[in-house]
Amino acid sequence: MFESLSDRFDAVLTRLRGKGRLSEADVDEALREIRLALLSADVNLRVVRDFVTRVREQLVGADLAASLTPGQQVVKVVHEELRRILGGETLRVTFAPRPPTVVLLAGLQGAGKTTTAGKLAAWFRRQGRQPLLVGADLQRPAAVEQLRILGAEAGVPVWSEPTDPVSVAARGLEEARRLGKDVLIVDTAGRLSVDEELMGEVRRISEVVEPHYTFLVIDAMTGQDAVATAEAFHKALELDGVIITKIDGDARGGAALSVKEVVGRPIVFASTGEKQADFDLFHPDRMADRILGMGDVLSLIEKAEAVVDQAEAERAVARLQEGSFTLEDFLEQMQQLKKMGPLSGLVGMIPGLPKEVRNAEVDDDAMKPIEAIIHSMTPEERRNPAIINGSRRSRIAAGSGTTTTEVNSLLERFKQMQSMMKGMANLPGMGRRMSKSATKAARRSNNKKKKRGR
Ligand SMILES: Nc1nc2c(ncn2[C@@H]2O[C@H](COP(=O)(O)OP(=O)(O)OP(=O)(O)O)[C@@H](O)[C@H]2O)c(=O)[nH]1
Ligand SMILES: [Mg+2]
Repeated sequence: MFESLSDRFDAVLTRLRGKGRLSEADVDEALREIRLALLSADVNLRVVRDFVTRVREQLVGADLAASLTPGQQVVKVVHEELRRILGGETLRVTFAPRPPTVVLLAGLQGAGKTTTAGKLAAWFRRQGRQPLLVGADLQRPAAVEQLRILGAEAGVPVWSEPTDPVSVAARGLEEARRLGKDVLIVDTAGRLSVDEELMGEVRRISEVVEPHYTFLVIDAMTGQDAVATAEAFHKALELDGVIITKIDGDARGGAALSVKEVVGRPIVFASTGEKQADFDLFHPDRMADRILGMGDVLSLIEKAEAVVDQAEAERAVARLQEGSFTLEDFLEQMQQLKKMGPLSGLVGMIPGLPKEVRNAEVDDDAMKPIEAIIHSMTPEERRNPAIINGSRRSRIAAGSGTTTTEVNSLLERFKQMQSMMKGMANLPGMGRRMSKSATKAARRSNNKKKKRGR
């Protein structure tokens, strides 16, 4: 189901996944491809337009989640939007205080109403309910017989009589009350297209049974026609929701992805095959997972859980305390800065630091020249800043577009930081406590890495 859409999304997102940062052109290109993917999945034009607009707004305005790469960010936003257009939350079916809870099924010919009536009956049975099926389709001679077979399979009685659909429905309701049934499921006749006669009949049935739930059964494989049908029925009947059938045969997904947005009513149940077990409540989140491919979404959750890589930060603290913290580490920390929050967070984890130091503000803009300076150093210089003499200083300043004074000041501050760390590690009692927690942190972080690598 939804294979072609899934494949196209996969192609778009695979291309983005590896990227460290997304240019505006990358975003435009991705949105263009997402738009095409949705259009070729036969999603309603307006729904596609809204979808793309909303994704763009979130990617552009965004304060992007710290723990995600830009590619993952796109996956996250697209996932959320898919979930939203699929209806957001799964609908909870509640039961009438005065039984029976009446469910009326309507729809076009061949949409799957009768099969669905049987599946629904079996579903309610699984919820511990006692349903009664009513065959109010007297159009097709075999319709009631078909329902009886399905009812028997579900272990649910079927009531009907050869009078007319409206009185069958009314009498069926009385029967349910008499038998103490708590759910009544009414199967109705379908026609080839929406017409006055069909609408008139369902409306009259609806008036006599006063359903708690009026569900329209639509065939996913008919795409946008199913959505148009749903609009027409909703005008005449006030639908509570839609039951979508045959999504096992629907590679595109257009009806499922459009109906909620266009009609304003959610998909409540979905049918994924001919057997009674192939039927369940519709879960927008799981469907979105499926469309995007589980792998992506799982890794997304994993990432989101690791919002700030605590272990990474703790490891850096450990190295600070050992005195083995180099300018390279400093640079790495800085690159992780946006991910980790301010450097003050890192400093804040060190036990025993004075408040003034702990609360030191770290300003993003102030970081840029520092980053440039470290980038202009050789690896050797980053590991051992002591070798940076006058001529190296000028070269670094020129390479980073800064001045030798700025280079000096960075080196000076780095030296102070190192000696402060060393000094703290040597305070009585402090060193041991700190290095112990540092070792623990390092171990935790290594374990985590191993787990992830698996
Ligand atoms: N593959 C698949 N087939 C389904 C599904 N739901 C229903 N069908 C098949 O679709 C056909 C029509 O189903 P019915 O339940 O008879 O449809 P209906 O809406 O009651 O049709 P009328 O009573 O003639 O209006 C049957 O062959 C069903 O087996 C589904 O989810 N997947
Ligand atoms: Mg039928």
